[in-house]
Amino acid sequence: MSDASLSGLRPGDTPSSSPVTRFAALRREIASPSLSFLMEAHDGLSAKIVQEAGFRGIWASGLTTSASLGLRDSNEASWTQVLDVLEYMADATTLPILVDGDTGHGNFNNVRRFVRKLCERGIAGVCIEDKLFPKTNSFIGEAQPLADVDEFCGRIKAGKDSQTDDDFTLVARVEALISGQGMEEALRRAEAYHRAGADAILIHSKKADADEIFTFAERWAGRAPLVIVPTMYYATPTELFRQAGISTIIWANHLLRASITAMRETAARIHEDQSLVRVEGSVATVKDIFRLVGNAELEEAERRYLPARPAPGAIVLAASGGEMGGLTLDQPKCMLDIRGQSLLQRLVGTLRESGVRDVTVVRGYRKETVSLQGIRTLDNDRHAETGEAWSLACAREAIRGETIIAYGDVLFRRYILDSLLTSSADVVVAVDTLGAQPRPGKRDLVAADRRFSGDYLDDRPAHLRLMAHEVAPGELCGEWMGLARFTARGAEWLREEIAAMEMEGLLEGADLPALLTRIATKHPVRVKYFTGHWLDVDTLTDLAEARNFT
Ligand code: SPV
Ligand code: MG
Repeated sequence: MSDASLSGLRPGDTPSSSPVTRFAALRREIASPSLSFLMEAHDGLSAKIVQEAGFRGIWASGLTTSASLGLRDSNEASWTQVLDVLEYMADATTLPILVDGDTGHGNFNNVRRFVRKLCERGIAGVCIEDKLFPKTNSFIGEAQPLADVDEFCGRIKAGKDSQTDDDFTLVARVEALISGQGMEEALRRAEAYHRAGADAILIHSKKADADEIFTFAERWAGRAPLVIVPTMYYATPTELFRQAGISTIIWANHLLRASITAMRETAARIHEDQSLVRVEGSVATVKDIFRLVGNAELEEAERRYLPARPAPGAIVLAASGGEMGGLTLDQPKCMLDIRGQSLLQRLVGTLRESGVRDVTVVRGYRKETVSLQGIRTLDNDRHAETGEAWSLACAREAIRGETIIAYGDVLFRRYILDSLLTSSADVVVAVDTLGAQPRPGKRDLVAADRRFSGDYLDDRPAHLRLMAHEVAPGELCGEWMGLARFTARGAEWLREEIAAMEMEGLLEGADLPALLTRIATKHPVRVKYFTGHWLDVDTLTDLAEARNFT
């Protein structure tokens, strides 16, 4: 049975009239005197988009459902395959769905079974058309044969007798105008279908103007709700349909048509360019996909149902000032604004999305400006004369259990962090293969025992040999992104190495590459290769790029 849903409520509805089922919601839309709209969808995702746009009901189009499967609108998809698509759509939304039931997939007996199954899956209504199985789309050819009126009335009665929810809606579609049989035949058929028990009449037309729709509506005189599909007479102002007393307009195929245009353009561009650069800004983000399909809910459920594993912590090194002129006069780099959020806020946001909750930020330069809700701060008050290793040592107590270490001026796509978090290595550093081509500035360059093979599926591990600002060209494998992950064991090695460097008097002046290189001489430090999808902010150009980094 359907979910109870509030989706059919109008703003004026009283709470006592809720909750309504999807069946009742569709019935209300179609039976209400005001004009309603159903928007086409053909799968779970498009159904979600219909709901997101604010529509109150869905038209599960036969044309677009079959086309999205690569099939013709000629009953090539079996009715059970249609039912499966409908189930995805119903699961994806709370909206009521009116399904295009074509001819009912056979005679009265097929309609009975179809309607029972629709009710079981919470599909609020069906529209059946007075043609013969297998059907042909109304916009193909002329004078398609129509069903015998009495036989079609039998299909309608069988459908209504089989509904298992009183509010299920059966719409009878009159094809007489489409097949050139004239207005009188259309009215005769509509009247017969109404008497047979149809809840509404869909009067279809393929003319470019709506004259015959208006004539029909006038002569029909509101005997039952009228539904129309203005695909061909699209230029007619909607207000005229309202004035003509039309109950429901179906926008029948426009999401599929829009997606065909978008997919075609995108495919052509990628094919031509052999690159994604030109399309990246014009396609939905991967994040948007995650949002649409409800990944946030899954994460919450995982917290509720999966055995808790200690969440990783993170230490963000943000003690140095950065040399970006006036921009870093009063604040460190990590507080620079990147489209309404500080760099730090964005970095912490990415950490949180990957389940890293406990974030410690080591402040130094203009420390009073470094604040963010939910983070812990520790201070390196000697930031002017010490290096990164010293800053990290200030957060020594936070190097416990699984730990992420990140520079405070980097942004990276979440998958990079996720990939480190799922690594089996005790210490793993994210290395950009592009760093193998020298860029200006002070970079954390990497030499490893194996170069990136060019194949991301090649999971043979590479290990750090040396990380430094200078690496012999023949040895250079990439650039460290300023992001590393340590397991509890790796964190122990890190603490031990900090202590050893302190004993040797080397800690104050050391940077993280020196620290990591020392660990690598004693323990395996895995190198995980990536290509792009991150940036650090050292220059105004970097800052501009960061503002485009979503
Ligand atoms: C559909 O959307 O599949 C319809 C409407 O039946 S039409 O294509 O106009 O016939
Ligand atoms: Mg159809």
